[in-house]
Amino acid sequence: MMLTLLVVAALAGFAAGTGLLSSSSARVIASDNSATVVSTADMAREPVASAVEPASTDSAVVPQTTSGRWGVDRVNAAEAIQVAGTLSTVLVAVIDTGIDGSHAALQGKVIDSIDFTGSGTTADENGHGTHMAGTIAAIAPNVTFLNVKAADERGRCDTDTVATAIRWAADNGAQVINLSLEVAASTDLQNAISYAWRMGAVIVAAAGNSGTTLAAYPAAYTETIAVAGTNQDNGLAVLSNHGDWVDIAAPGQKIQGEFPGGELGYETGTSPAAAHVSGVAALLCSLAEDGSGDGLTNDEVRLALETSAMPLGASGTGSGLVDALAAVQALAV
Ligand SMILES: [Ca+2]
Repeated sequence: MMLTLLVVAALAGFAAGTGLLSSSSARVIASDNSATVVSTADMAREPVASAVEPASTDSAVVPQTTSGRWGVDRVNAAEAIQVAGTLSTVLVAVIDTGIDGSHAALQGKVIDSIDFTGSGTTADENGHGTHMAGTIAAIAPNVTFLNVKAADERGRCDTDTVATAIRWAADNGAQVINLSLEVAASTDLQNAISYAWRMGAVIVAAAGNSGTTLAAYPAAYTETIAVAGTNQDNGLAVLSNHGDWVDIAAPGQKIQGEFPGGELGYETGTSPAAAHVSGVAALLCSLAEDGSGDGLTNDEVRLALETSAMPLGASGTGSGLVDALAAVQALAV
């Protein structure tokens, strides 16, 4: 089945279909420190979003942080790295629209690429996947990437392709698998998630942007860490799904990250929220030791993530806001 891009369109009160779980709401030119917003670029690139998202959302105030990335600051990434010391390389699979590995922030980090969409290219023709990789790398400088293209230029993806991509990622040594997407559930997809977990991967997925408590997949499978999105006030991000099936939360509103062509821009949704958790997971993977005796460390990483998170007032956000520093400290105990 072919599913369509799911966009955040809070002001319009409308969400459309499933697929990738964020919307580009504004872009800035990387070399421009004054952060000139050019909203028309995304309007052209993501027609579904442009149809329902008023241009006024593009002019939302961007929080002032030293890096421009309020989410990276919020999860205490820099403090975690300082405490962690030397970090070994961790391989992260980004199952998405592709990754532009030529972006200055990602150069040398994409070590293998594959296209499962039939597009004939592993290039990121949408921008979503590059943005996810950018956030992960901004949190975890120790990452390398598997560019696993499973969604097309419009962000559409289907269950069978995603299941195939998950198995490929696991077989190719992914220690973290980022799934900033939602597709229809299937036994095959569930089996692929279970397989990746048994292979030792930490599996992180967006909780979905329907603004409901209905379970989204693959996020809601047992072995997957389901991530809700938060805003700058630590409340629920616009249209973030939530519920007792959600495991953790992370910044997911007005998130700055990389886009193809050397650009930076913003995404909102549970997609960038998942990317934050994948970044923190990648830090932990370089530090974790197998305390449970199963020969793997994905169980220790997940436990540290979820037990160290900061509980939130917003209901249905699982253990709460991911905290890289607290998680690193939890691993060390
Ligand atoms: Ca273990």
